[in-house]
Amino acid sequence: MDLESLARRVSEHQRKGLAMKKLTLEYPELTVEQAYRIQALSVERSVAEGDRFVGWKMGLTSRAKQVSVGVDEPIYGRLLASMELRESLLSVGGLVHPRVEPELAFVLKEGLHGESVTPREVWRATECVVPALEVIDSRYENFSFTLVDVVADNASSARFYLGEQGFSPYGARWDEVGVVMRKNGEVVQTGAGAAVLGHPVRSVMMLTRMLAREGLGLEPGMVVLTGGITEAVPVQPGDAVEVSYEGLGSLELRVG
Ligand code: OOG
Ligand code: MG
Repeated sequence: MDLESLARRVSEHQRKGLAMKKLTLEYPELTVEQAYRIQALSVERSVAEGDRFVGWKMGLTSRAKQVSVGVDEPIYGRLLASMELRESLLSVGGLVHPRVEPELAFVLKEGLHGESVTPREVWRATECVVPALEVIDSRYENFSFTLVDVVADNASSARFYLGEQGFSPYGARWDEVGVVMRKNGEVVQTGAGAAVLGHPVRSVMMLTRMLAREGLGLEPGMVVLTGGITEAVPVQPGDAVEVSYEGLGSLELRVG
C-alpha cells in the first residue's frame, strides 16, 4: 500500500475539516509503525507548504481519555504553528466535531533525547509549564477509530491554546494541580494533574523514549502537550468553555 497517498488523503481531510472512513476498514493490515509514517508524511506536506513544526503532543495518557475513545495506549502527534490559537476564540470553520480538553504544556529551553531520560533531566530542560487547552478533532466519522487510525490522523490534533503566564517547573506540584472545567457556566469535568500517567512529567519522559526509538528527539523551544487530564468536551458555536487550574489562573475559549 502507498503510504504517501494515504498521507495525502489524511492531509486533505484535515485541511478541509471533512470526515472520512477509518483507514483500517480499507487496510486492516496497517501497522502502528506505518501509521506514524503516514502522520509524519502528512505533517511534512504542511511544512513544505509553509507551516512550521513547533512541538509534540501526547495523547491517551489518562484513563479518562483512554476509556472515552476505547484505545488504551498512549500515542503522540505533531504540532504545527497553524494550530496555535492566538486569542481565546475558537472558530469551528475547518473542523469536523471539535472537543476541548484541559492539559498542562511543557515549553523546553533545551533538547531532550534518548531512551533513559529521567525526571531531573526533564526539569532541567524545561523553561516553563503552562496551563493549556487542546482542541482535538478526529477526522473519522463519529469520532470512532482504532489505535492505528488515530495515529495516522496525527492523534486528532487540531488546535491548541496556551495560557499567557508560564510557571517555573519547580513552582507547583503538577500532579496535585486540580482542574475544573465549565461549559456555559456548568461544571462538566474535574480532575488533577496526576490523571496524566501519575505525573505529567512522565508524559514528557515517555514521549522522549517513544521518539528515541525512531531516532527522533525534542528540540529547544518546542512545546509538549502532556495529554488531556479529563475527558474531552464537545463544543459548538455559541459555547464558552472555562477551565480553572488551581492556583494558576484560568483559561477561557469562546466558540464561534
Ligand atoms: C486522541 C487524542 C487524545 C489526549 O490528550 O488524550 C489526546 C483522541 O482522543 O481523539 O489528545
Ligand atoms: Mg490532548
